[in-house]
Amino acid sequence: MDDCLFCKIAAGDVPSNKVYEDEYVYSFLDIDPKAPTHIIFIPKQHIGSANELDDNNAEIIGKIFTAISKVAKEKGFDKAGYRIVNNCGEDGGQTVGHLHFHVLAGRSLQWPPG
Ligand code: DGP
Repeated sequence: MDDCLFCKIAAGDVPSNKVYEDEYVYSFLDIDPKAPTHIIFIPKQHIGSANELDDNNAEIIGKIFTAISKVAKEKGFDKAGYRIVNNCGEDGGQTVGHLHFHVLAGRSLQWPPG
C-alpha cells in the first residue's frame, strides 16, 4: 500500500534497524522502545489490522509467530520470557494501520497492561 509506513519499511523505502526478514515477514526495532528489547514483527503483505484477518490470509500469523520464536532463541530472551502484543483499533491503542506484533523483553513486565 503506497501510503503505509510499515509497507515502506518492509520495502526498504523508509530506513529501519532490521532484526529479521524472510519471504513473508519483516521485523525491526521499535523507534520508541517500551522495554530493553522492543521488536516489531509485520507481514510484508499489507493487512490493516487483526480485524482484517480471514481464512485467506490468516496463515501469516503462524509465520510471524515462528519468526518471533526464532528471534527469541537467537537473541537469548526465550529463557527469561517475553510478551507478544497486538494492538487492534483505536481503543486497542493501534497507531499504525498495518498489522504488527510488538515483542517486549529484557525486564519483568506487569499485568494487566494499561
Ligand atoms: P501501535 O501503537 O501498536 O500501532 O504501534 C506502532 C509502533 O510503531 C509504536 O510502538 C512506534 C512504532 N513506530 C512508529 N513509527 C515508526 C518508525 O518510523 N520506525 C520504527 N522503527 N518504529 C515506528
